[in-house]
Amino acid sequence: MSEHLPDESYHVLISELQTCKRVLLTTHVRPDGDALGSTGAMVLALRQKGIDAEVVLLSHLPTKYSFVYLDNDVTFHDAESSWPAALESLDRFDALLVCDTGTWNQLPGLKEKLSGFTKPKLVLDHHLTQEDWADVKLVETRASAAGEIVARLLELWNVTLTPSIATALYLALVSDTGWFQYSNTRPITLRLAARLMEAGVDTDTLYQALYQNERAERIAIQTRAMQSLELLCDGRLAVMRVYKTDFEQTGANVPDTEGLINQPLQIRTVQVSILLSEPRDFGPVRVSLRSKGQVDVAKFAEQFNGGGHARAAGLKVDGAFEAAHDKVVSAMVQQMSGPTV
Ligand SMILES: [Mn+2]
Repeated sequence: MSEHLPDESYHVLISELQTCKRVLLTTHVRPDGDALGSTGAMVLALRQKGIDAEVVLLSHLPTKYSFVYLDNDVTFHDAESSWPAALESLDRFDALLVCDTGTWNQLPGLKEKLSGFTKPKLVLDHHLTQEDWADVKLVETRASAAGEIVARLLELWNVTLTPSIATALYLALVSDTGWFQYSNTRPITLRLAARLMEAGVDTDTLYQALYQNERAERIAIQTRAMQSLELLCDGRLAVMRVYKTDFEQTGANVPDTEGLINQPLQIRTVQVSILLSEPRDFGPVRVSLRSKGQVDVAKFAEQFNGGGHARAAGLKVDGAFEAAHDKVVSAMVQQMSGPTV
């Protein structure tokens, strides 16, 4: 069985990029290591090919992963608070390349800004949930990370794996595989990791930067969330809550809750973990879902207009926290009590 899409699918995207002088890249809101690693590696690869690239980020650049942009002088624009003046006109760009998502709801505000943009819209992604608006889509749902797809693209485009590109791609892989622990880790993922190490990734420094580099505030809010843990459905469903007051009293920020959703999966009986977060300022209640495989949480999330992967998904619910909690948790309890589980 082939481990990648046919080379032709890659060459379609390569041909599009090759005709460009300057590309605008973006990725999903609240970018993770895969989002920043895959876009960072693409910017460096385009640079190697003599193509300029700029990134528009829909959230602030997270400190933890900022090195991948800052160490490589990646030109990026922060659009979290307001649309950057430098992007008022998009005429200088010959294409838009979206990495690590294929849906507008992960790109809030962007659709409107692109209403007059007539150049090709390109998507490189590994998520199951997709839409139909891109001119070229390179979507491999088997890929552990968008970075895995980028790595294959660079291989077929004869891009030299510099230590910087290798590090960006390694960041992408380890972020989405939990340092090669999750079920999306394939033999090809590990072979790629080996090639990246040979190309000069300092894995020890990267590990410390990612996993031994937390703010105390993060541990404080994670402790509170863990104390809210409830087990339902005979211990098969874990539910945690993070309240606005938890943020206020611990001094933690939203990114400090990243990874927390996985903690209840340590419990033997738990099949599904749900984390509900009350917005710090305003907006919908955010719900993260993880599964050990018995329940397809992407399918579950779709009934609330969310999406993601079978084992990792998310959704948003407008309205008050308790109402949102009851709506989502009772739907999951009902599904997990049904005959199909
Ligand atoms: Mn990803």
